Amino acid sequence: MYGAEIDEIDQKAVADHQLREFEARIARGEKIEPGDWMPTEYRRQLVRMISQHAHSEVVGMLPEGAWITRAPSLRRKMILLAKVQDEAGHGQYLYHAAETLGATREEMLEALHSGSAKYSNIFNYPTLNWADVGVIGYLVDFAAILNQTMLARCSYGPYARAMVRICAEENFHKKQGQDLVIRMAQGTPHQKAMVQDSINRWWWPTLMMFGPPDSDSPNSPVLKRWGIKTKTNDELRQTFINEVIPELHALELSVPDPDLHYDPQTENWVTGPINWDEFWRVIQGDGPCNKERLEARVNAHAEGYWVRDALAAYARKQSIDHT
Ligand code: BYC
Repeated sequence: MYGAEIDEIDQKAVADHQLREFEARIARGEKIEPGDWMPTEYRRQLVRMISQHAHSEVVGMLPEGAWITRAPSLRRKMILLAKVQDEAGHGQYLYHAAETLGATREEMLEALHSGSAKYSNIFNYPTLNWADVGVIGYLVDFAAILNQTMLARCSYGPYARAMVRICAEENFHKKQGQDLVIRMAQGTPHQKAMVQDSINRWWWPTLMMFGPPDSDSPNSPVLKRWGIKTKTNDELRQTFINEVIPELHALELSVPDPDLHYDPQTENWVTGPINWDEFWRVIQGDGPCNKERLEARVNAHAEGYWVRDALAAYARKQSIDHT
């Protein structure tokens, strides 16, 4: 055997050993930290997922933010302001978590602004009435909590830790949304009709938030293998449906699904078919509000230039003063 061949065999043995060690750590429930060895694909998957998650938080400020000036009372305005501000914070934690993997803020934002990055399908739908604020808080934040509670146990330390804090805040978001929905459902006939109309519009896009069916989810196998996802898209979606349907029925509210039924054998609420064509269209940029959402983010970034510039100048001054 020649030297080059021996080198190649040695390198493969080292790589196999590293991979075995890495997977053994995950199997023991240890967290993988930024400086640790990790497979290139593990890093790539995390950057993809965490950056998309960060973009979703930041774009997610827009549909609800549109109602801050139109909130029906000062109390509701304060609650909504705090919620939208929380989402900005979630975006910050998540961009930081992605940075620990070597992604830069500039390249992540460039991917968002150029339309090449994805963000949650749900934020490409319009908020048409005040009840939408309640329904987003209740249904959308609840869907997010189920997914994020799973991610709080994921194998990558910085992502898992960001999720713990985010989930705590999302629980408040869900409660304020549920409170609003309950009040409107028990309010005047007009208020009840508003909230029902809102559920009719948000129900299917919320079910799509969990991602495509398991049979059509290319990333799930590797994410499960390495402890990033511990539940599949369909499992989480079913948990959501089973929890939410009885709560909505208790409020005499319904979902827009003539095929919905309870299966006593599996103890699941079973929905009719989800329009996956719509989902793929929306996440590829052709939803009702994709263009508007991206324009808003691009403009905000451009208009915020002077703030970034001032902060950078301040940081430079501080470092000079301390030398
Ligand atoms: N929307 O192989 P799959 C919030 C893409 S914000 C758009 O199953 P994966 C809130 C997917 O990226 C919370 N795209 O993917 C904020 C993939 O495309 P690429 C947002 C989606 O990663 C403000 C392709 O479809 N939560 O709560 O295994 C106000 C195939 O899918 C979606 C997160 O971001 C979607 N819904 O599973 C209020 C959680 N689903 O990348 C509330 C973190 C799938 O291969 N993310 N795609 O080109 C995740 O947990 C996972 O990425 C997903 C998808 C479950 C979403």
